[in-house]
Amino acid sequence: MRRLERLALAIVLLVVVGIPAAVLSYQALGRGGRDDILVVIRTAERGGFSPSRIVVRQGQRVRLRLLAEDVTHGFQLLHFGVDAGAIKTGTIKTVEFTADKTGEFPFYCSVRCSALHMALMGTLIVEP
Ligand SMILES: [Cu+2]
Repeated sequence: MRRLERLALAIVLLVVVGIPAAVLSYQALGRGGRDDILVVIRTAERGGFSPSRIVVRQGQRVRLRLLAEDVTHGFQLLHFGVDAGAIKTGTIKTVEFTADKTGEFPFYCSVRCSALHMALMGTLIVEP
């Protein structure tokens, strides 16, 4: 009886832990995996987004590490529901999304950071 219980427990653990772990590792391996991309944000006067063109593949899980280098900035990529809010000077915020559609999509700063705030933008390119 105790042996049976232990066997049942092992099966339950295998299902509860094993299946999510298998799914997660499959997702990480599949379709190019996940990319960590560091995006440095400066005012448009100081060069703007770096890189200002980000190229990924459709289906890719993308993680952007957003560093507001000089002043407080924001980051919006609204086609993918991404809005980092305010990123304080010298700090990093991380956002994640799945590039589930192809095309070119603008991203913007969402915090009034300088006289050229409106010019602070970049492009996400999702290739098939
Ligand atoms: Cu701005």
